[in-house]
Amino acid sequence: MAEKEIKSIDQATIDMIEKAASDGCNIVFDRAATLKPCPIGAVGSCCRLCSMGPCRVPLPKGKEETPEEKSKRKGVCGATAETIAARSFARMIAGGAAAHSDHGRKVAETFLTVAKGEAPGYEIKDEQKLLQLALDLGVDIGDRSNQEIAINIGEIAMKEFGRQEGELLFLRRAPLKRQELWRRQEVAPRGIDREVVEIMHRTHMGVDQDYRSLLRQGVRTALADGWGGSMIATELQDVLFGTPAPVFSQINLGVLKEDEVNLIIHGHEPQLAEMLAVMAQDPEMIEYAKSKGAKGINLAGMCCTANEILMRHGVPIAGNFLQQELAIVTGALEGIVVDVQCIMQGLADVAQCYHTKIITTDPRAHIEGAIHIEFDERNAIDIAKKIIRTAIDNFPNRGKNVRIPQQQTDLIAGFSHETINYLLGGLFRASYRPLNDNIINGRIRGVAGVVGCNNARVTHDDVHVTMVKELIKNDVLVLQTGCSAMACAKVGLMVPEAAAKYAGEGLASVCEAVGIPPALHLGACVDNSRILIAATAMVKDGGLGDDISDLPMAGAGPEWMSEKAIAIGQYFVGSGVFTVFGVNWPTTGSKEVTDFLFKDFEDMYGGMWAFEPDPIKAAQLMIKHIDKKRKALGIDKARERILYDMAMRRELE
Ligand code: BF8
Ligand code: SF4
Repeated sequence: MAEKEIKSIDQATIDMIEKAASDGCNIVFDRAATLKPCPIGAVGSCCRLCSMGPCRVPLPKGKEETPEEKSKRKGVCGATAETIAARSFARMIAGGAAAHSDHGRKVAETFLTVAKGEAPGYEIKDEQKLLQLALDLGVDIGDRSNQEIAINIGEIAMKEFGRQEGELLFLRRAPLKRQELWRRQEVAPRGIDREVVEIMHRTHMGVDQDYRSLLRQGVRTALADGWGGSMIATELQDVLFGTPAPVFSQINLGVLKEDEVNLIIHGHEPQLAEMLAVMAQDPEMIEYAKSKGAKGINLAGMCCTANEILMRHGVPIAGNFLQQELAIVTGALEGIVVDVQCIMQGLADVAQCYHTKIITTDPRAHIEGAIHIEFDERNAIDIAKKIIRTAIDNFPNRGKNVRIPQQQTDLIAGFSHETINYLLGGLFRASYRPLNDNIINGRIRGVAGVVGCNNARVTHDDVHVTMVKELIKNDVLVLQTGCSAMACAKVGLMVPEAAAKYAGEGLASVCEAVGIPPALHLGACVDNSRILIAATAMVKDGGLGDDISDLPMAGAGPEWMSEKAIAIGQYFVGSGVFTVFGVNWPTTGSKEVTDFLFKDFEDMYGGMWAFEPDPIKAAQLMIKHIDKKRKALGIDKARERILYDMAMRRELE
């Protein structure tokens, strides 16, 4: 990987990197510069699964390997480079699926507690979605109360994690053809936990030692994430906290306020954040803040918890993954509350340079040097107040060394599947028809899901933004989640006006007619399940084939870093989506494994992986794939912008 010269394209980030340097404070960008990635581990050529190793089996540098050399390139136990790369890839999927799904499980637990009336302060917010979910899960509605229905749904959801046989219930939501393919390939997941455990078993020393078989279990486990754990998280969160609808807000470090108590909520799960969003507006809390000399309480988000409370409350976002330490560097942050995932331990060190208090809240995630105030949904109001009070009490400790960047950008978020359906079709005939029609007539070339993390090994935000600009310029409608959505929001791609400015003529005309941005914010990383649902809705609406793999659609994780990103990419691929990742590719240590994922998967799943760190080239790969699908559908001619009348269109279908 080429050494990157520019750390970020975001001015607020650059300013805070400079401030950290002048404050003598070590941050992620410094650590990335001094700590080089291990070239053997980076390509999946290191195995440390037993104490006869770690065994390193790197490809010889700069020359073709002879078959004899290759036959010697093995671990102590005889494991081949293929087995080693595939095991490590499968374990990444297991880690990612476990993280998303354990989030889903926690939400299901909270959901049940709320349904039983044991979590004061919470209530079921979206009754319509509750009933829809009941229908989907075969829960009897009759004249039962919402509470009874919700208890039933919560119990069914909990059982999906420990299911021992059969198939996950949400698989039924997929196009029929896809379900059949999953059964044929033997990748229809049973229980979520079971699939994750099975990867851990198979990848233990001396078990599954055929890369094809290992990668099949990888697909199965990833599907258990996308159509299981993540989907359960998204669906139950929507019922509990409300299904997102378009909401206006701001993003970047400029949302922090000079004269208020600044409190950031960082991590992934929305339960506590929801309560903090409410309690930060509590008059008693605001009075208390004033008693300490602040004008008020300013709550902002970071990473995916930010996406959750942005989508439902319009709470502004302070930044994405690589900005977490920088929020502290402003010197204006009284507290950063964290739950689970993507929380850098470096926060604790950076906080030493300033007055910020790190508050951990989840029994599964402790950080040395942090204050731990454990969250419990049964007592959420009091805990939220205690956390806010802790931040307020810290306000008088704010020093003089404060510099808040000016940058903050407007954005519109809240594009759930339901919202897209409604915006396109209206309340009474909500549907994806106008989207499909505009794809068929060529105004929209196709759809891309651009998602995932920031990565300190590439220029912060640059890869996301460059790719998305290239896609929308070429009339590809972009669906976004996670830190990728934040990167694009910061440069102004998530307001309707961006369509005229950046999108191709066809896409712009559709965006303007509907009043949407060319890049739509669908939420947090678990909400990638919304992209699966949106893709399925497109298939079901007709005219674009009968499986997700028929759609002119592609996915990308241009700045990925976490195991969760690999799990997401793998369930996109397993659902039939061509998916390209940037940064580096974790199996290049084995050509066979890489070819299997990049080529053979297409025949098996209709979707395959690709690796391309250059965002323009990666976007071109996606467009090429979209055009290939358009051609297969017989709608490639339409791109020449012929105005089709109904007769011609019928003929087309
Ligand atoms: O779950 S995009 S850096 S915050 S892992 Fe983490 Fe990656 Fe951000 Fe959201 Ni998703
Ligand atoms: Fe080495 Fe095999 Fe042990 Fe892995 S499992 S560390 S390859 S001996």
